[in-house]
Amino acid sequence: MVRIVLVQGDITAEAADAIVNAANSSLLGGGGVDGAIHRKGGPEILAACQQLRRSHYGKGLAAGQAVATTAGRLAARHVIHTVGPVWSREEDRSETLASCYRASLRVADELGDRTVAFPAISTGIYGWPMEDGARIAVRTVRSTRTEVEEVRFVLFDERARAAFEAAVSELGHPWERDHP
Ligand code: AR6
Repeated sequence: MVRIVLVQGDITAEAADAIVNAANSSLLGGGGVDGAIHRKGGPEILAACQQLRRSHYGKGLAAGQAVATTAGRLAARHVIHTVGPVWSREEDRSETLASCYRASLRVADELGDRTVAFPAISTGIYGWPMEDGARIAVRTVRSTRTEVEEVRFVLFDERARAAFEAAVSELGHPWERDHP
């Protein structure tokens, strides 16, 4: 069973085998987590993303998919870029959000990464309600078959941390809190 650790803080300060980026389809950077990862990780990550755009991902990365690059100067072996869905009132895109977590774990398995740090995908600029985003994240991680041993949810603020704590408690999954 995967170990779930909840951390409040900045994901670019994490040490893990893989750090997941809440990217956009262009893979060429943006705000939020994406901006922070490229700033702190340095130009090597963008160069790797540009290379992906020139090769397998000419049209970019679709929502719900994931792909890895170097982690540059971050304390990780890889950055796994995934594209969350934009929140919609009219359309239920939960399956696409779940797919981000599943696809990222699959990529981590392919690379042999055993500890993976996730942000709360889609809950920032893409507008997903935090409580629901937390529930989907936790439910998906615990129901995905993976060799990953530890998933660290790195939550930016108190509200996000509380939402994830509620989600893990609700699902009865054992979890730990990592104090910064
Ligand atoms: N560490 C951890 N969590 C963070 C950090 C950080 N450094 N910065 C923000 N968060 P977002 P999205 C939280 O907007 O909603 C970008 O422009 C934030 O509070 O980073 O998937 C991309 O290029 C929120 O809870 O990602 C896309 O265009 C969560 O991380 C778009 O934003 C996700 O917020 C993706 O939007």
